[in-house]
Amino acid sequence: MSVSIGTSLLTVCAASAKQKTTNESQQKPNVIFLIADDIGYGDLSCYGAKTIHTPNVDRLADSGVRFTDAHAVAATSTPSRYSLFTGHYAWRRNDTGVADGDAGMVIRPEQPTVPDLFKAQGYTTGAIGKWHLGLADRQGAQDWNNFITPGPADLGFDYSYIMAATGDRVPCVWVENQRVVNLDPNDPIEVSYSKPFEGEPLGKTHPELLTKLKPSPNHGHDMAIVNGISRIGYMKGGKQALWEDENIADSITMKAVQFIDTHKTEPFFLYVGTNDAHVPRWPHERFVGKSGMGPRGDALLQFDWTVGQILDALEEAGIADNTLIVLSSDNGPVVDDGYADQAVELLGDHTPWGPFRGGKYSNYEAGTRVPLIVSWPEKVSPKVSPALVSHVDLYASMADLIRQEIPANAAPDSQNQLTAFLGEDEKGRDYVIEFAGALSISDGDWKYITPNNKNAYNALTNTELGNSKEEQLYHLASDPGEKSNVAEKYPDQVARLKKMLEKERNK
Ligand code: NG6
Ligand code: CA
Repeated sequence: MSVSIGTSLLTVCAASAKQKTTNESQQKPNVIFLIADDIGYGDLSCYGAKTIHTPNVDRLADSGVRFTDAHAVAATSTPSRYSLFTGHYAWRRNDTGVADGDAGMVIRPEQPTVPDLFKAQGYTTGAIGKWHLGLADRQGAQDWNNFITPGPADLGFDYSYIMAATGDRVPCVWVENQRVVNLDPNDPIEVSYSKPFEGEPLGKTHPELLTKLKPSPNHGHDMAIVNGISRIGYMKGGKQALWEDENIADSITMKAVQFIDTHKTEPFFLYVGTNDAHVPRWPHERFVGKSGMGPRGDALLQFDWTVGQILDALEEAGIADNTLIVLSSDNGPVVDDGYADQAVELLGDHTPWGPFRGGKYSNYEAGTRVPLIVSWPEKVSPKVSPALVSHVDLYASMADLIRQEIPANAAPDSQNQLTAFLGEDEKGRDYVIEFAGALSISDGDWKYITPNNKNAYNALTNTELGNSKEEQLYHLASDPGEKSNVAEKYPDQVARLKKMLEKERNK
């Protein structure tokens, strides 16, 4: 009798244990896109940086797949993020360049987006941090003192807490669920990208008010002064709502941690765009002086801290194992991007671009070859993957991950590369298209850059832009630094890559 009771109890226990495992493995993973700003391939210690230590990013890399040939779609933020969210090449449009702080929303509400996919599967979705994809219908159409619409909610985000553009562009305020946070109605905000407001001091005319950072000569960050730093664009009012630059990373991190905690019992998709290491770099005093490289290095440490806080929050919520994290950067690195923050002087031996040539704004590899780590402890085994992957494929790959059908005509440039993102397939795409001043195409071994008449060099940022009137071909497999143009020597490779690129262009 007792044996029989024991057996049936055992059976019940075994059955419920099995049930539990099935439920757990069937539960949809949470997904976080953690997108850094202007952090280069060589800026993280897991990618070989020696003088900067990023233990939290390394912790993520140790638990996931670290890619060595991953690409952003473009070498600046707006087109890069546009493609990441839509699976549509930004270069197919002529209006996806670096957006002003009062730009209209670049992704149109009717366009299918990554968060739309997640929402259709019952996920709760959130966007926190750097946006830079415009708001409202057209330039200047935002009512900063009321509900700003259309906005992230029209692109599939249930919750949003964003900076409209960049740290160096007005308005310097947080916008939560499409309303400016902490706005005093008696001090309304006005924004203009065409003319200054009478009586408002500018960096250009009142350098004595620049108590934190001064602009580098000739870049143009010498307009509205907010918190002792002059910016691009003009703004008036909203004093109580202005962010403090040293608190930007804390605000983004705190909101992300809160979002994770609030939604830990339901599947969620969270986009976190950090402001680090974009200019103006003015990290919290906890990080000041810690890298020995000035504000740019300190901002890298602050980024690493944000990553650590997010990983800890997932652990504490008990959902780390079933959360898939994609960590990447929107474009390559830049050292002097407009402020006299000693980034050039204090760089030392550090190489933000890793072994590659160029940087942000460049057609050369460092423009779009970015760090990319995919971690999902429950399903993904740690490894380093040489697969050729692109942000543009996240749309179709996430659709497959959560078994969501892709609507007709959605994400036309996105391929399902889920097996590559999960580290199972080490090949990935046949080729990636890179977009800076011109279009380039790389199959991993060879790269072709289209000829053009643009400047070869950006003297302000000290960047080799990779523009040339000549056709350029590089054998990345033996010459990752793109030192020798072998177009004349290998006309067949030029013809092959050109044909592939033309086919894509004409789609
Ligand atoms: C450039 C700014 C640069 C940065 C960039 C956008 C000048 C001379 N430089 O136009 O400082 O703001 O735009 O960077 O204006 S991004 O990473 O958001 O694309
Ligand atoms: Ca950027």
